[in-house]
Amino acid sequence: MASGGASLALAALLLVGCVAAAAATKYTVGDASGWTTSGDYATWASGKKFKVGDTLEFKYAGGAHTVDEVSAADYAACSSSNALSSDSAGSTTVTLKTAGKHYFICGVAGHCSSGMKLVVNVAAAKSSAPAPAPAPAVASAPDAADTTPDATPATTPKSPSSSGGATSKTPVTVLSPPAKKSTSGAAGLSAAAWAGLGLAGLVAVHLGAF
Ligand SMILES: [Cu+2]
Repeated sequence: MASGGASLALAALLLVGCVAAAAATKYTVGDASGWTTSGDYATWASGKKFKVGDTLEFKYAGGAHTVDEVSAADYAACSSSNALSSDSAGSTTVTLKTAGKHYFICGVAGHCSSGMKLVVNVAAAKSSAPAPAPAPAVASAPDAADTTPDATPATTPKSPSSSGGATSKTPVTVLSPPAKKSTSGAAGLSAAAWAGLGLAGLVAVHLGAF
C-alpha cells in the first residue's frame, strides 16, 4: 500500500507538471504579418486568452522596429523614453511572467501612433499546486503519511495527560489521525500532537473501562 500511495502521488505530480508545461502557449504577434506598422494588434489580441508563462514572439526586420514594454501611461502617449525593456534584434521573444496588462509599442518615431502597439491582458496561471499531498494521507495507510507534515490537530488539546507516551501503540488511530506516526518521530511531535495523544489515550481508557 505504501508503494501504491507513493506512485499515485508521483503520478499526480507528473500529471500536474505535464499539464502546466503543455498549457504555455507561444504567440507570434500579428501572426504571418509580424510586427509592422500595418498591423492591427487590438484585433489580433482580441479573443486570445493570455496567461502567465505564455510567450510573445515579435517578428520584424532587425533594426527597423523595436519592441518596448512600457507603462499604461506611456502606451497611451506612445512614449518609449521610460521603457521597461527594449529590443530591436528582429526577433524578440517576451515571456509573460506576471498577471495583468502588459503594454508593448514600437519606439521608432511615428510607428506607435500609426498602430504599432499591443496590449495583452495576462491571466494568472491555472492553480499550479492543487495540493495532492493531503489526499493519500487522509485516505488510509499510516505508512503513507510519514512523509506528510500534516500537523492539523483534529481534537482540541485539553489538559495534557501524563500517560501520553504510553499509548503510542494503542489502536486509537481512528480518533486521532496525528497520532499514527508517533512511534518514530517523538522528537518531531509538536505539543499539540502530544496533547492529542494524551486526549486519545484518555478516551481509550474510558472506552475500555465501560
Ligand atoms: Cu516600428
